[in-house]
Amino acid sequence: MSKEISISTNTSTYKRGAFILFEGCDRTGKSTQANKLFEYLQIKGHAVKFWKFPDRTTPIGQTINAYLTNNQELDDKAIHLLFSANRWECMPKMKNLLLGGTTIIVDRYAYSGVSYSASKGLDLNWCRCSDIGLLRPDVIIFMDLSTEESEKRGGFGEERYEKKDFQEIVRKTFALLKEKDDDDSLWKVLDAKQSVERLHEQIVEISLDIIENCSQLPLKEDN
Ligand code: Z5A
Ligand code: MG
Repeated sequence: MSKEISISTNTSTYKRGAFILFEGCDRTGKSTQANKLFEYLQIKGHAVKFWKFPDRTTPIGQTINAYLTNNQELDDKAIHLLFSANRWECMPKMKNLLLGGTTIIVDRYAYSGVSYSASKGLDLNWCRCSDIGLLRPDVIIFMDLSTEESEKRGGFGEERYEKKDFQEIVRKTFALLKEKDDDDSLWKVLDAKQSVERLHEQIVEISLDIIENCSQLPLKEDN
């Protein structure tokens, strides 16, 4: 479900930025593709900013980092709420950028938040509550990859959630979130096993289309 936020301008020439989100399980190539898209749009002269969640630079983000790197233990519900608070602290800035015409490319967001926490056994609806009212993306580019494939990629296994059995559950929980979404056309599921270049071509096409089509539409909030 989503609610529209009115934009305080009536000019027909007004164009807002697009909120382009990358989601998926570990090592599916989200950051690789988000960075490539960012560079592409910058070179083409678009106003664009890159965001990554968790944002480990803020005080909340530093606690999240300590948790993910196994240097701090926290109750499952407490860490869930910190991930959510980490998004809330960025909302005013993200909203201003979008309304000011800048496209934002976001690497993980509330869908990761709900999927990872619910996969630990927390109630899915409880997990969604703390993210109600956050800005809704204009598109979710979901990088889909089997756990067997993601395991083969560099770095898998260094952080708390990077375990094969857990990742299988997370993948299923993401699929459930897509299924439950009132507007599942928001989700563009890509086969992340393809080459970096082939994926980039598809992502550019999706993104240019979204940038064009959402420019006159109001921003939306999740509810
Ligand atoms: N988390 C949470 O619990 N709650 C929340 O609310 C949020 C997050 C927001 C940290 O995330 C953890 O936080 C994460 C979810 C949880 N769980 N874990 N663990 P993170 O985003 O900081 O994690 P990361 O370190 O960036 O890893 P990643 O996101 O899982 O990886 P990725 O961005 O999807 O993949 P990549 O870095 O682009 O690529 C991985 C490797 O694959 C690299 O060697 C690439 O060169 C290679 N690669 C990329 N694309 C390809 C293709 N197409 N073919 C072959 N190889 C490729
Ligand atoms: Mg990443």
